[in-house]
Amino acid sequence: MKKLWSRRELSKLVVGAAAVSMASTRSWPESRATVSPSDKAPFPPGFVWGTATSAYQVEGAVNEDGRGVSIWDTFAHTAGKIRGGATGDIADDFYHRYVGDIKLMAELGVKAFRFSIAWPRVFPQGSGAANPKGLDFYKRMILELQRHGIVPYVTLYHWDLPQALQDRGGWENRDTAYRLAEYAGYVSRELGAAGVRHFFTTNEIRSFITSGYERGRDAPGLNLSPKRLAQAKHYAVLGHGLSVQAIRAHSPAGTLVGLAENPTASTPVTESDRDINAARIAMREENAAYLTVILEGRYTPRYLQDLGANAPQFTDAELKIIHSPVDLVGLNIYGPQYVRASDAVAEYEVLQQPATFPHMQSEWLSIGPECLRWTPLLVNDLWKPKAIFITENGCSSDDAPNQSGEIIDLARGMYLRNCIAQLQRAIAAGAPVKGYFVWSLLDNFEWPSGFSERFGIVYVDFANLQRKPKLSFSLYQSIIAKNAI
Ligand code: GCO
Repeated sequence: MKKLWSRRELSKLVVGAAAVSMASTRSWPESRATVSPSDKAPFPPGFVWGTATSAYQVEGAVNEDGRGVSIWDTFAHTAGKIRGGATGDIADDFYHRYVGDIKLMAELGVKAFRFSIAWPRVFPQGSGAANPKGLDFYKRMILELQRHGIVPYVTLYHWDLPQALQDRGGWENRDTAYRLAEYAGYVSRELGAAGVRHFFTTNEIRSFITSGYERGRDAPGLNLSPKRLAQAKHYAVLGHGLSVQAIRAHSPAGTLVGLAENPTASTPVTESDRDINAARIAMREENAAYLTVILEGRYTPRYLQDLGANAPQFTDAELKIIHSPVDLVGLNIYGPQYVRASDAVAEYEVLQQPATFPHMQSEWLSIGPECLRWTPLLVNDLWKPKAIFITENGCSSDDAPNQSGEIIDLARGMYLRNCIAQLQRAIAAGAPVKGYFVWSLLDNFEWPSGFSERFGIVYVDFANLQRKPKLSFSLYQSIIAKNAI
């Protein structure tokens, strides 16, 4: 209930507050201050703070400079697929506004920007003749980043498969893996010459296969049978491995290659050794078709056994390609998957979250910042990667400007602070995490949710495409400036 104060009461309150604040400045010796500059958890020197976006989510300009059609153009233009009938036709118009957006990044103080190349800009038909104008955009953009001392981290495939390749079966066709590698080799040679030294082959194989080919909620909107699905997963990881090899063959010495994957973020439900061990096993098994086969070069016996007759067809030679050594393991981490040891179930049990479990605006984005601690630790335990990057972490909230035009996104501030604090613990405990990219710089096209879920630390008014940093922008800026939380 709203309490109404009388004018007298109010003036007493105001005078009281002034008195308290005067007293505190006078009688609060600095030695007694509870918040001192040394009371912070530092990140290692040179830690890479960055932001991330992807092509279809921000660029717009879908018909410019010879760009071809991607599966996301087709899907977004299919009635009923995207909330509010939204499309990426304009999105944030980053294609034309990147100079201003890079200026914002410079103000933020980030040292790195992770973005993706739109495959259909470079090869409008997926393969065959390249369209040099498509890559020119990225060259201009990279130059602008370099002018500001911001290091480009390039993702080659963030879901926008050329429609021409989908027409030939997409990820169900083994040939798509070879077309990805061809494109990766070409881009890494061209952008290597422009100074790019960091490449991620793919973004979230797990998501684009399960959401696009199993559940049909993402492009290309399919609901494959388990057998066809397992085979498509196999061709996608093969595409990653072939691309690693192609990038190594075409890029300058010193180029670092990896992928950005979103493993189910196994998190022990208690701190007991048994549950921690169960979470470690779960990390390996639940991600058997993706990170595990990539980092170990084999499918786990349990994965193949569970699939039975639906297991993918593969050869030892393919496994070797899939297992091509990587320099970077990118982890996109949002929410936890709680795991425990259980006598009833072999090895581990994944716990269902109750409907009331707290989540951010997106229903899938449950709040468990400790996954930023456990995922890097368990990935390190299992596979000892040379370098881990948190290639995405962030959250949605229903942001809107207040009366004075500010966007006070307290929920995002809460989320980021807690996640970054947990990540700091992972690093202090020895996980080789070299960088962190907040998702996302800008509010953008959130796949089937259209523009209804805002993930940016910069607000975008989709009526006029004006940008405005949110409160979380200042929070992130202060963390970067101190290199500590
Ligand atoms: C993904 C993609 C991003 C999303 C982000 C929020 O994970 O789906 O990498 O493109 O926008 O994760 O859902």
